[in-house]
Amino acid sequence: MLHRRRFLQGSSAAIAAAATLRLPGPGWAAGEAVEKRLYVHSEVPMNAEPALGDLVKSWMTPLEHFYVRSHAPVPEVDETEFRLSVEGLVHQPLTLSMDQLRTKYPKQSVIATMTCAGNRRSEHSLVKEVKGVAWRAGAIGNARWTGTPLSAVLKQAVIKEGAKHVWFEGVDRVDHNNQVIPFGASIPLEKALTDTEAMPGTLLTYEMNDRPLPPNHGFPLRTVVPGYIGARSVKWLGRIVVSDRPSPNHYVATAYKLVTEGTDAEWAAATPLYEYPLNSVLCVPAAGAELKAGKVKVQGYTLAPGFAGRTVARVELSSDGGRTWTRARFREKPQPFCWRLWETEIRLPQGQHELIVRATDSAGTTQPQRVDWNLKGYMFNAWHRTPVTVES
Ligand SMILES: Nc1nc2c(c(=O)[nH]1)N[C@H]1C(S)=C(S)[C@@H](COP(=O)(O)O)O[C@H]1N2
Ligand SMILES: [Mo]
Repeated sequence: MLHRRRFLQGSSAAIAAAATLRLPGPGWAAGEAVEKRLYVHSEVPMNAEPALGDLVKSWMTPLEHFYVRSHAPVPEVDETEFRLSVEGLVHQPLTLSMDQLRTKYPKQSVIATMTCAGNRRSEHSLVKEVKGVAWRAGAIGNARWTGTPLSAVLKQAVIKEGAKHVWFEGVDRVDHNNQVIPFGASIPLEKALTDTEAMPGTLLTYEMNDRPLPPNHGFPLRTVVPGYIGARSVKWLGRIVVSDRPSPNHYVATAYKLVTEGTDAEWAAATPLYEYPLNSVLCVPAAGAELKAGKVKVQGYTLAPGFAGRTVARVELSSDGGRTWTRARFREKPQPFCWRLWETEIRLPQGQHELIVRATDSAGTTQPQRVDWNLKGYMFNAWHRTPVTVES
């Protein structure tokens, strides 16, 4: 407990000293820039997340507070020369310019939450050390994504019999084990082709929050796969391959799996992660906050697991170690594959407290008190705990 408290206090201090990043980009007016106010884990490649208090200011996350997770420097792409290739098990391979993507296919928008499988990894490290970016709970954001439905492009390419997976490959260059590889992902063909109200489909996205996709978020084109971990939403997308198997890319074949030892056999046997898990996080007050006794306003976010039709049924708070719980109110109605913000007030007497939050989804599943440790620290969704001090 003491260890946890010290750790969390340290992290809130660091967020207060957050750096300001600039995001000029092609497609933006000359001199225009968006300032990103994030806590920076690393500048190149950029890995940065917002302070939790900023994150719950609005249901739609502005670019300013949208986390960035990259494995390599932002590739420089000339939009006019850029081409997306569609190949593999298709009768009609395609090479598409941004202009063709914008004008020859339907333009569609979806609001969806993006979250990193490594969100909350730093809490995993409290159990046992985990390597990787030490994400707090800010590797999540909700945005409006606009682009070309993947299903429309695949339809034009005419899928061949035996196709089961769709691979995505970025044009970025990641240093991995003394090799340079692109970041890659793949999704089951069924997910790639579904597109209904309850299950918005995968988008080849060129706009984020009604502005051209900024360089850090994948300019000029990225996939957005509602319901799946962020790693399946490939930025700087250059190639789509239709195949009978999942992508052999490192980020599908090895990373983004739940293992404990990391032996070759274990990696090979584990299945790739796709849907993100049920989660909830308390964002206000900040960890380590010093509060006045009496009514305290509490706010946070919750996310239903990324399966079609699943919603969050309730969010509950405890200030007595989980013996008694009170329900929080949702700030808006549920929407498929979108987070929900919640709030409540609780009365706290003078002293040291630990606020605990947990969510239960529409299938009756509640977040676990503890989660099993895994080597890469993915999918952390144990009860979220926030230590605070109440003065007289
Ligand atoms: N090409 C490429 N795509 C990528 C990545 C990357 O490093 N390279 N990171 C992935 C991961 S792990 C996440 S969580 C999301 C983050 O998207 P964002 O930076 O727009 O928030 O992008 C994904 N797509
Ligand atoms: Mo991620």
